[in-house]
Amino acid sequence: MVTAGAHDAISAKLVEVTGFDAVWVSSFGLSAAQKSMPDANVLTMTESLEAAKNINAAVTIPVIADCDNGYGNALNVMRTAQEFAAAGIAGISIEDATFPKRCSLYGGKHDLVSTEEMAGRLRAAKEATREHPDFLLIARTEALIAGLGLEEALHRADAYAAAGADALLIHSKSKSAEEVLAFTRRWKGGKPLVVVPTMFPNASVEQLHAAGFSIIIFANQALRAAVTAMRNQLSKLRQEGRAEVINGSIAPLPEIYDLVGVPEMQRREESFLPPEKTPTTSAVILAAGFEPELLPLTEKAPKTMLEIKGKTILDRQLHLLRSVQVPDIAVVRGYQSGAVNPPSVTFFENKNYESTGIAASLLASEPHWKERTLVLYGDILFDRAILERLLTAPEADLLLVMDRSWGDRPAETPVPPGTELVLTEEGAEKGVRFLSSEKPLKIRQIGQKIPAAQASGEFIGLARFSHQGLQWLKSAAAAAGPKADLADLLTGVIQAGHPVHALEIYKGWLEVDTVEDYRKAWAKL
Ligand code: SPV
Ligand code: MG
Repeated sequence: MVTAGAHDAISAKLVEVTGFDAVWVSSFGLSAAQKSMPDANVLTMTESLEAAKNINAAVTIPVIADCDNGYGNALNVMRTAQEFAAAGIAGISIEDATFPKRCSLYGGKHDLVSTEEMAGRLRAAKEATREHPDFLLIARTEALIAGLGLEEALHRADAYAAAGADALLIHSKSKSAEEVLAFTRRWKGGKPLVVVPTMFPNASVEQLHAAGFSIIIFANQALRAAVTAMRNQLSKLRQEGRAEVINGSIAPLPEIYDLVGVPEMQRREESFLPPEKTPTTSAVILAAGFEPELLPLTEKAPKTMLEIKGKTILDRQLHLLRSVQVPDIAVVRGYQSGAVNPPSVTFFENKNYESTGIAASLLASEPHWKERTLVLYGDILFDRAILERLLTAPEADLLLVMDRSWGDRPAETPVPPGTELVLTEEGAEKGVRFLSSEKPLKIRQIGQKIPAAQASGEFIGLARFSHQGLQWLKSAAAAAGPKADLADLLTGVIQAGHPVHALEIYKGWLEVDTVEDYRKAWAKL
């Protein structure tokens, strides 16, 4: 069995995917990676257990945890063994160092507990894990590390095997494998042997296996590889100040996604989450037309680019749409299209804006139509609440926002050109209701032919169309001719027997059709 040390869950995952048989949860690695501290019993048992659990959850191969000296005497060892076994860890290693220990590889003094005391730790560990007969207990002797010699190592290994250890780890920091190989030649204990070839790195797996080692632990190479890679790439990144310089030398993002199980997460989302209920919604802003009424303001740019208090009408619309989570926005350009260039927007062109109506602009945006499409005239300003109501209003294939404050106008006021009046099935109900209806009202007629005094309200230039609704509009467009405006198409749809609805509002919007409107907009915003 060949294992490699891990210091966290992702390094353990890499140990698994590169083909090792088991993960070694290294105390050296955990102390360094999780706390940036020396490997000297500074991590508590529970901290090590927590790390081992995270690692165990991330891999399917067995996990062997380095439990140092078991964090105390035999009684501490009991709890350690019991907790690790209960957590589903495949095995632990307990060494005969005193508590607190220091890493075997550091220079200086290495104190060991007596053989008898260590045997007691092992018997205690076995007793504590009686209910986990497959739990692997590795007894590690530091006799060679402490300079006590081969005979002492053999004597201790024999005693630990007799105390119930399932395997013996013979640790050495000799520069050559000879020290541990000499042990194997003398070992008659019958139990499997474990080795950590850190200080004698030229010893191969084949050689160590052939000499009688059953488990070979490459304990800290993953940590050291990570440190080298992180140091190199970070210093390059710091120097150059641009991520691109290291992009080719670091794991591509999809590799990380795969390692942490994003594909599995997506499968689970599909299996267990309710399907997305809110339909996908896009928005189309119709801003192709040229209106001479606003000259000279519109000499160089269309109306939608008029600035009101430092922000164009278009920017205000984009901001509002994004604030209600409709980021998928298209703008249909025509007149002075070069002047309409906001970022993160899809553009469509109505090059024949001079000879066509608004219907042609809408049709030009067809590739942008979604399950639901909001359609906005490029010259209107409105409250966010209106947009929110439109988005949450009950299903309707063609839903126009209608302002019923129209009915408040003195009867003799002339109807501004281009006003699209709406007559609902309920009629004008002038002055009857003060609260807008939540329920969309069915529209009987739309357009300038409605006598002003009979109109239920005015279409404000904001609508919500379903895919079906847009198909009806498209069919109506074929019959309506190139100059059709939206009211013409909607009239065609109504005549074809399909429903068109109005969502009532009361004020909260304004339109910029004239220089006078423009002045009012400044005053109101
Ligand atoms: C570890 O990986 O924590 C070990 C092996 O105990 S060594 O660091 O070589 O002592
Ligand atoms: Mg260790």
